[in-house]
Amino acid sequence: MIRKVLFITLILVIAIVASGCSSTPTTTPNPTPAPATTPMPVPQNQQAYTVNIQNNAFNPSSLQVPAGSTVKWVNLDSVQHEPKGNVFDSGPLNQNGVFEHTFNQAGTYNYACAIHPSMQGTITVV
Ligand SMILES: [Cu+2]
Repeated sequence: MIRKVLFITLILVIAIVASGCSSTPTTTPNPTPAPATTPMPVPQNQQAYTVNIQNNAFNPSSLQVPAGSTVKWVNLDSVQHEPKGNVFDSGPLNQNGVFEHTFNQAGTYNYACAIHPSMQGTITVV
């Protein structure tokens, strides 16, 4: 009778020890995600310059830009406009029409609307 109790106790001890030892440590793979790289925006000296054509006027009418800059005209009026200077001519721009010109030479560039000569503007390239 005593041997049976001892035997059961022994079995229990072995079972407890075995369960304690066999508990495998949880190893999480833990894959670190690649850090989000912020995309480089427009280069610092490559600013975008826009002249809106609105209400029969250039806005801004005077604009100063560094040499090498591209100026974009956007016609927001429902009628046609045509920014035209000595070194550029957009041709007639319909509503939402866009014209771009890159100014590489420093200087003062006066221009006007070829359709409405009273509309005038100036690009100053430095
Ligand atoms: Cu015009």
